[in-house]
Amino acid sequence: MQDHTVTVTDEEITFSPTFNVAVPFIDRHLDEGRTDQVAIRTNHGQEVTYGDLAERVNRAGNALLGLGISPGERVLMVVKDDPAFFYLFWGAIKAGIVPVPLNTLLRAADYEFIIGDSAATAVVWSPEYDAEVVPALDSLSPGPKHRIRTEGDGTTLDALMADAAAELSPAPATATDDAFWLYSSGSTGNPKGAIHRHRDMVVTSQRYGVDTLGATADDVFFSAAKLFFAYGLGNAMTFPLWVGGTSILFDGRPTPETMFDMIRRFRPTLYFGVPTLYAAQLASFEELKPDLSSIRLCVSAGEALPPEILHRWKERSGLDILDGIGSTELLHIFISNRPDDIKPGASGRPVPGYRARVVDEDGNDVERGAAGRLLVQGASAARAYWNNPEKTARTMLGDDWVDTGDTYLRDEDGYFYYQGRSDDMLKVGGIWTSPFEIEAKLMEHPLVLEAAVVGRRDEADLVKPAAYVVLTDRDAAGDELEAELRALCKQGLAPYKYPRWIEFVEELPKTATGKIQRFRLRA
Ligand code: 3UK
Repeated sequence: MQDHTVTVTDEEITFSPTFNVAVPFIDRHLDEGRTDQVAIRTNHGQEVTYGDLAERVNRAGNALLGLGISPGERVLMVVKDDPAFFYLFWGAIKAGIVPVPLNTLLRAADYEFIIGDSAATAVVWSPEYDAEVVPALDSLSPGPKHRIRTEGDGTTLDALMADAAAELSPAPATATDDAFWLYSSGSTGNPKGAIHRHRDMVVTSQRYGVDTLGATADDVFFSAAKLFFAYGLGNAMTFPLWVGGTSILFDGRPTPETMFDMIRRFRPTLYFGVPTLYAAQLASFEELKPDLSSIRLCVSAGEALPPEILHRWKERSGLDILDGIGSTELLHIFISNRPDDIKPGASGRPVPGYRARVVDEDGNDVERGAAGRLLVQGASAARAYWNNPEKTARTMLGDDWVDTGDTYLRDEDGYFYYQGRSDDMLKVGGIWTSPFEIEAKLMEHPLVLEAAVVGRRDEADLVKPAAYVVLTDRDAAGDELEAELRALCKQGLAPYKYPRWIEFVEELPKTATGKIQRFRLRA
């Protein structure tokens, strides 16, 4: 087998013994005649061809090597959605250096922790994030050896690349060598660095991007989720580069206005969002009258997609939303609906190449229809968490099996239904109850935009569901609506599940990636 190549069959993906993943994702396109084709377009009107991309990746890799950074060392990236993200990420991998993209919305204390935890040799950041990154760097002594802005003041990636050679041979890696890390922040505790290998992006791009979404070189990918998030990294970088398509990058804040505007200007064929954003886009649909005619399919992940959002979106836009569950540890989506098989309220069935089990506390498979912990196996699973043997042992179970920490139910037909994070589940009257099921019921009411349910203790010190509700029309709040919502839940759910308290709020607490922080509502 030729070096740096992949063979794909329905059963398995095999890699040449020498395999650096930058070659099939970046250099391959030059041999396949895509040199002058556009790989990236930005909201600032910038266009990068596959030829430009390959050259700039080489320059970025050489820039890092030129600083004396050695293979295996970490380069932290606090970089906005911009072509420079691609150059740095792939340049590092091609040079055998480990890029670690970080959430750009973190605070100085978080960066300080991660810089220390990763023992990074260099930090590269977009000047937009000076206010949080510079104090983090200053508070560490000795701190990382190299501080580099992508552009602007001081040492910059731009300037280093301009002085670097345009040719670079790929570091001689194998498919199971470490390639990059992603930090996962659970709802509690410090973030953990999930170590991903050269093979992992091939597996997600082929099994989800191609086999599930049907992505081809004709697709134009636009992701509201940013590149630093494993979801966005796949949507807007690895999938388009795997098939030779085009990625649209937006370096601002995703809002209904900015997303609809980008879609109108750049006419993507695939659009990737999170449930909260779809809900917000629906709330302003009438007012903004978006043109979505270029899109063939919308995708949702990050949180379960309430069926009501799916129905309302289809009604307004005529488009389907494909819900699927992914994680930082598995790198991308591993259980998904399929374009020709969408079950509202379900996450779908395992993506080709992945296996899933639902187990009880002792690790035994539960019966069909019963809830349990979701375990997943796939060849894109992270090898380990950096510097954290206890969490690794609890999560990475061996043979590429991962404990997702989610509670799921599998029905008779093999479809998987999300019940909540295992630590968000509430016991009501001794019975495990999914907050998500109650939230979905509340959202059936036309005035409900979003809902979050947590457990709260009543006068008798028993845990009962409490609901926080965001309305489409805030003036509708009141006793009357509260009674209607309670009636809706009593009618449609097991009797003990109706929310005993309903609070109308302006918004729900969410993470940077759009997940409701139920632990904050509990506090
Ligand atoms: C939850 C979902 C129900 C679930 C991600 C797509 O979200 C991603 O990764 P994270 O590491 O979080 C993982 C956790 O998020 N979740 C994600 N998607 C769904 N729950 N339905 C869904 N559709 O608790 C999971 O364990 O931030 C999503 C692709 C790559 C990703 N990393």
